[in-house]
Amino acid sequence: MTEIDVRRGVPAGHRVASEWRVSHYGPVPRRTDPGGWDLRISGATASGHDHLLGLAALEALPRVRVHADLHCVSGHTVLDLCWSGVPTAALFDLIPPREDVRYVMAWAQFGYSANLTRADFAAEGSLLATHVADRPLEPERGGPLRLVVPHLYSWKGPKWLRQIEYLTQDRRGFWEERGYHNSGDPWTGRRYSHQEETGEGPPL
Ligand SMILES: Nc1nc2c(c(=O)[nH]1)N[C@H]1C(S)=C(S)[C@@H](COP(=O)(O)O)O[C@H]1N2
Ligand SMILES: [Mo]
Repeated sequence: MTEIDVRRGVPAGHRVASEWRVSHYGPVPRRTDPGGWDLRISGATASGHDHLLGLAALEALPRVRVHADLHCVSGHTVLDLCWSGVPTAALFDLIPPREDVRYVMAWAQFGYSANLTRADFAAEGSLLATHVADRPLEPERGGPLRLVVPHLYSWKGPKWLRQIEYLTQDRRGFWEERGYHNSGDPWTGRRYSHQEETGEGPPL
């Protein structure tokens, strides 16, 4: 399996968490029947239609193990997590976006969402994670599937991922609509939408 290390340390103003607490908004979906679960790839696909991937189809894709830190916008960083799963670039290979796709919306069960640029989504280190520390993700960690984009704030990685929507124009996701910076970059020190420059996000 490909192994990559994208750890970059602690962003300015962050404290290192002594333990990895569970945090998210809303309820944890019940453990899913693997047969009834799928990931929908929708929007501006090259084929012009939606694709559904079951867990077995996902398991057949190339895999990667990613060593990364997790940065929460509330100011804590969890060091040294080891995720494994499918590199997002492999999803693009399997189900290509149209050439004019510039963004994706990652949707979770229950409507949580996060928008990403195409480049951030497909960056080295970004993955559709099924495991952490070589164990299947527990439901409260986002199992069976969680998007992880380690170079951005962790809100950009929905737990309980169910849909990837290919977009030609940017739209704000759940937190991006509620006052958080559209880019979600922990390395700039900018957290809020009022700190966006013109053009960094769609109008609020
Ligand atoms: N579906 C969903 N995914 C989510 C969230 C959420 O509220 N709903 N919160 C995000 C935020 S803000 C953080 S910091 C991480 C927390 O993940 P952890 O509980 O594994 O530390 O999950 C992210 N993914
Ligand atoms: Mo967070």
